[in-house]
Amino acid sequence: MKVKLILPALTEAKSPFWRPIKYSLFPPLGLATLAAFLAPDDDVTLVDDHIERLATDDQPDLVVIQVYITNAYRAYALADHYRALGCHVALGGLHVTSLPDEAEKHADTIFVGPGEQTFPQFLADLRAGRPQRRYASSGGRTIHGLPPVRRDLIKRNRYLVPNSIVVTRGCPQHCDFCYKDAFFTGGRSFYTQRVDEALAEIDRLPGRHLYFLDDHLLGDRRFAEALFEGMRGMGRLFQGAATVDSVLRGNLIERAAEAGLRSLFVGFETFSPVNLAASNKKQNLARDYAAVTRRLSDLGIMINGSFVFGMDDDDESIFDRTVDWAVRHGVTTSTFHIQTPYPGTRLFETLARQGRITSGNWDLYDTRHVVYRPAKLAPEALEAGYHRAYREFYGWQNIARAAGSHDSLKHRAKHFFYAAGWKKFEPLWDLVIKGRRLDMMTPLLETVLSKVTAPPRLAPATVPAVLSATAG
Ligand code: B12
Ligand code: SF4
Repeated sequence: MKVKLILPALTEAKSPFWRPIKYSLFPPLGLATLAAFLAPDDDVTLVDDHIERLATDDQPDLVVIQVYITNAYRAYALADHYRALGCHVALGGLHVTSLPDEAEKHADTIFVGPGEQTFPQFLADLRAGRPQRRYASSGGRTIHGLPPVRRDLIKRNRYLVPNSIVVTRGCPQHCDFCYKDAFFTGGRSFYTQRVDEALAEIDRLPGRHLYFLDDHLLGDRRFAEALFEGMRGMGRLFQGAATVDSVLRGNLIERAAEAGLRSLFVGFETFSPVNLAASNKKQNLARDYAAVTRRLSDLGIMINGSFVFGMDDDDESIFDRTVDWAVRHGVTTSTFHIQTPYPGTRLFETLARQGRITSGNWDLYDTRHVVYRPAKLAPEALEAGYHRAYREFYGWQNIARAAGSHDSLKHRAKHFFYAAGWKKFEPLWDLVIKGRRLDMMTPLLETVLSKVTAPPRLAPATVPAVLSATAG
C-alpha cells in the first residue's frame, strides 16, 4: 500500500522569504509514531510541510494528515484535494478531536484522541476493505510495547532538534485552558511508557542532545526517578517541561539535573491567585515562583518561562510586571501567550456561554491574536502589550540583566548566548534553514547546554565582560 503522512504547515512557516526557527525545531513525531504501525512492505513517505515542498501531484492509496488548530484550513484543503483523486484520507490529531463534526466533512475516516490503539485497528479494517468513518480512543490506552517510532522517515538534517522524544502522554493536572482534558476524554489522561522501553528509545538516538516534548516530564514521580536513574552516565543533555510545584517538591529536580537536564519549560502562566483559581491551575496556587527560579538557577538549569496574558484578572499593568519579574529572576527565555480558548476546553465553553468568543477563524487561534472579549483590557491593548512584552524581554539590556542574575559565570554566559541565539539571530537561522544545514548547529546547542559546575558565587551585580560589552 502506498501511504503518505502529512504535517501541514502554517502559512508563515512555508514562506520562501522567511522561516522562523521555531518551525524547524522538531520533526513530526506523532506521524512517525503512527507510521510504526504500517507494514514493512508499505511504501511510506512522511512530509513535513514546514520544512519541505509538499508535492500534491501524486495519488497514494492512503493519506494520513495531522491537524492542529492553526493548520486546520490547510489540512482540510489538502484532504479535499486527495479525496477528489480517490485516495482514502484519514484525519486525526488535536483539532479533529476538538471538532470531529467539522473535520469529518473533509475525511473518509477521522480519529478522536490518541492514535496508538485506533490507528492499527483502522489499518486492519482498511486492508479488510471495511474502514469505518470514525474511530474514538477509549479505555485500554497504553504506550507500553509500541513498535519503535519510524525515525528513519525523518529528515534529520532539516531540524535543529531531531531528537525529540515523548515518554509519557498527557498530564496529571486539569487546567481549564489546556487542550489536555478534551483530547484524552473517554480514557486515561496521563500514562507513561515502560522505563526500560523509554531508556531503549533514548539509547537508539544518536548524538547527545534530547528534547522531551512531554507535557509534564516530572508528572509521575516514580517513573521519572527510574528514568533519570537509568539516564545517569549516558552522557545526555536534555530539555523538558514541568510544573511549578514539581520543581519545588522533593529532590526529583536534582535527579533530573544529574541525569543531564539543562533547561526546563515551566508553566508559571500568571501571578494572580484569582486567575489561577478561575482556570483551575491549583498546582500553582500559593507557590513561591521565585523559589522555583532560584532552585533551577542553582542547579544550572536554564528556564523557559511560560506566561499567559489576558486572563480575567489581568489589566494594563500585567505586561510590565511580567517582563520585570522574569528579567529580575533570571528567566532565560520567555514564551508569552495571549490567552487562547481552544475549542473543546472548559475555557472555550465558559467564554462561549458568556457570549465572549469574537472569532471563529482558527488561523487566529495561534496565541498571538485576541479571539475573545477580555474582561479588563481592550483587545488592541492586549495584542499591543503582548508584542511589547516580547520586544522588551528580548531587548539586549534585559537579556544581559537577566543573565547577570545567576551566581555562576558559566551560567551567565550560557543564559546570554541561549536567549540571544533564539531571538536576535533570526536572519542567520533563516540562512541556515535555507541552506539545509541545521544539523551543523546542533553541536553548538550542545555546547551551550553543557553542564554548569559548582557556582563560584560571584557578587550578583558582576556581569561578565562579554555581557556588558553587548548590552545596549
Ligand atoms: C512540539 C510542539 C510544537 C512544535 C512542532 C510540532 C510538530 N512538529 O509536530 C512547534 C514548536 C512548531 C509548535 C508550534 C505551535 N504549536 Co505546538 N506543540 C508541540 C507539543 C509540545 C508536542 C507535540 C508532540 O509532538 N506530541 C507528541 C506526539 C506523539 O503526539 P501528537 O503529535 O499529538 O500525535 C498523536 C495524536 O495527536 C494522534 N494523531 C495526530 N495526528 C493524527 C492523524 C491520524 C490520522 C491519527 C490516526 C492520529 C493522529 O496520534 C499521535 C499518537 O498518539 C504540543 C503539546 C502536546 N503535548 O501535544 C504543542 C501543541 C500541539 N502546540 C500548540 C500550539 C497552539 C502551537 C502554536 C500555534 C503555538 C504558537 N503560538 O506558535 C504553533 C503552531 C503549530 C502549527 N504548525 O500549527 C497547541 C495546540 C492546540 C490545538 N488545539 O491544536 C499544543 C497542544 C500546546 C498546548 N498545550 O496548547 N508546536
Ligand atoms: S499543567 Fe500544563 S499540561 Fe498539565 S493540564 Fe495544566 S497546562 Fe495542561
